[in-house]
Amino acid sequence: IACKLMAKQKVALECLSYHATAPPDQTMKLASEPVKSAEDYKLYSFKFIDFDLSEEETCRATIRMFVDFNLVGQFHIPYDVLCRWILSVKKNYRPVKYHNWRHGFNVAQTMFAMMKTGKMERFMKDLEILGLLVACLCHDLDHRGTNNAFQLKTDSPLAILYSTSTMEHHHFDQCVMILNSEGNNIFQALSPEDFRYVMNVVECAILSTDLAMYFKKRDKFLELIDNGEFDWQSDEKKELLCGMMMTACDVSAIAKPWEVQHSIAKLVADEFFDQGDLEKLQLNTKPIAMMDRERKDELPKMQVGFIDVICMPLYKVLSETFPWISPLFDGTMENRRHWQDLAEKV
Ligand code: 5BB
Ligand code: ZN
Repeated sequence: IACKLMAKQKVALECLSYHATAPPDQTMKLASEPVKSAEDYKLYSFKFIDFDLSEEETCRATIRMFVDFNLVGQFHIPYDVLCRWILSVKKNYRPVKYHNWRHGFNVAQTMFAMMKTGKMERFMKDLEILGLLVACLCHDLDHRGTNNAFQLKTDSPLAILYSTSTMEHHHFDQCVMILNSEGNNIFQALSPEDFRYVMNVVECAILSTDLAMYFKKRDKFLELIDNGEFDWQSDEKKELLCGMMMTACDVSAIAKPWEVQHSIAKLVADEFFDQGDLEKLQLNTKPIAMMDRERKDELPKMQVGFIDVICMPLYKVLSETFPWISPLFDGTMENRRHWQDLAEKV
């Protein structure tokens, strides 16, 4: 317990120096400018790309998602609080190569497209939609570009605090911290019951973005499908479905048009290589293939593995159950061809 307390203080100290909520002028500016339509931002498309959007436009597109789910009206979210909260969330992502604000934003957009274009909205309560959208935007908050294994190996205070799903617990903590900051509580008008319900959705959804959780959930999910289960209303099943949806959104870069997938894979690889360099330097150990710069030729082969083991089975079972999300499956298979071609050239 003493160690955990000390770890907690260390994490809190680190966060104090880093965390800040959005400044008033930036919030006012965002709140006073018009927001384009979801069509204008191409938010309905599974081929959505953020590359051409400015930082500010990513915030406005985020506002559009809240408005078009009717969350602002339904849950009486004050407009300035929503703007401040979005800016604060953006601010609490670090400028790492892949796990930055743009990733959180893209994951939220895929959730929007799955709900609308994928017609999954009908299986969800509005509180669940609110929770999932918040979870997507917050699910990698304060990511340092290093994974759970790295936290353990380096005895980071975070790993002492949380021995499993280390980073995911931290992302959720950061999410709560922002909501608790002055003028940032988008849940302020909710009844105590609704507040507890939505916070539980957010927590489960963020924790389910740990890859280790995904494998457990996928087996249970497959079991339900095999038993011909199509009623998703019980708490346990809903939680399972939400978890699968979070992973589907989290890895959805794999389903983007080839040029986009290719450049995002480079960002992912660069972040992994940076961790590999840190391991060589700080731990004096040889990194695994995925993080070893000297083995970057193996990237296409690894992407094929990633698709076969994680992405393809996920999108297959989801699109068999929810056919309107099949563009995610088709895009993934298309990219598999490209990566396979490249793998054979080496
Ligand atoms: C992933 C799990 N890891 C413990 C061992 C390696 N694998 S992997 O073989 O599936 C793999 C995945 C290997 C290399 C990879 O990227 C090289 C650039 C990837 C990979 N991971 N490729 C991607 O395009 C993306 Br996006 C990712 C992101 C994975 C982040 C974790 C996702 C958790 C979802 C439950
Ligand atoms: Zn993520």
